[in-house]
Amino acid sequence: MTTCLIGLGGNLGNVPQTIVGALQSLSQSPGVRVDRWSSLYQTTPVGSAAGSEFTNAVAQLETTLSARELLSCLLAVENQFGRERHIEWGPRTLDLDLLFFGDEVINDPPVLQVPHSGCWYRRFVLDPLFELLPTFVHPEKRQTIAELRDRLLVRPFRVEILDLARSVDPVLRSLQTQFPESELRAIRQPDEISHDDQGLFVRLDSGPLPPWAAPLKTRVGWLDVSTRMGDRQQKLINILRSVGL
Ligand code: PH2
Ligand code: MG
Ligand code: MG
Repeated sequence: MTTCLIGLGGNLGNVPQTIVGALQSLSQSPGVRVDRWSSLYQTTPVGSAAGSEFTNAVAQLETTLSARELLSCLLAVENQFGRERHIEWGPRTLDLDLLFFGDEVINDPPVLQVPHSGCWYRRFVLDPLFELLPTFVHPEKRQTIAELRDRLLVRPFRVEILDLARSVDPVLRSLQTQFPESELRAIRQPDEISHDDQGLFVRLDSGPLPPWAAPLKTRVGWLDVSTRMGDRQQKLINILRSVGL
């Protein structure tokens, strides 16, 4: 048996009813037992095409299935509740994400990545997780849910952006006024890196990482969105909204 955590969310139709139905449906799936679930949270949509406010929750499952089998089970339940995939990160009736599969680390993108890549800095995941299992340890970040969430509550919230192309300044100026509780900084050389591990270090642009920046990868707050869709401004907005700013 493996203990798993899944995220549930949606912003189309009667989402609370959908979430309850999805949990029922999961508990009737062979090899899956639904043990506990969080309350429902109303959350700000993250993503330019995400649509209206979301309802989010998390649930704890016990399963005899493999991670891949559980994933197909989650997809089947999404389909059962009318999930349609037209736009990436678009509005949806039901999204079921595999957040943790025991303490396993599985890197098989784009099919399966566990722990879920965004679960450690998204308040719409961490807030319900904190309610359910505050002491659960993230196997890669090696911090508890409570610690991961706490680090996002600091204000001003520092975000350091690797800007090797030296072109992010205009974006940061406009976002700084839009997100007054953040402290946005561009990092271009080693002596600009802060020595503590507060806030987030964001890598926006792909290309070779200079040797002096490589140690940043081991920080809890290292976030590489260089391969993710969207323009740089939108990627940063998504991150700041995820954090709850
Ligand atoms: N899921 C997304 C995109 N944006 N925003 C909120 N608040 N909650 C979500 O679950 C969510 C989102 C893509 O899966
Ligand atoms: Mg999702
Ligand atoms: Mg999903």
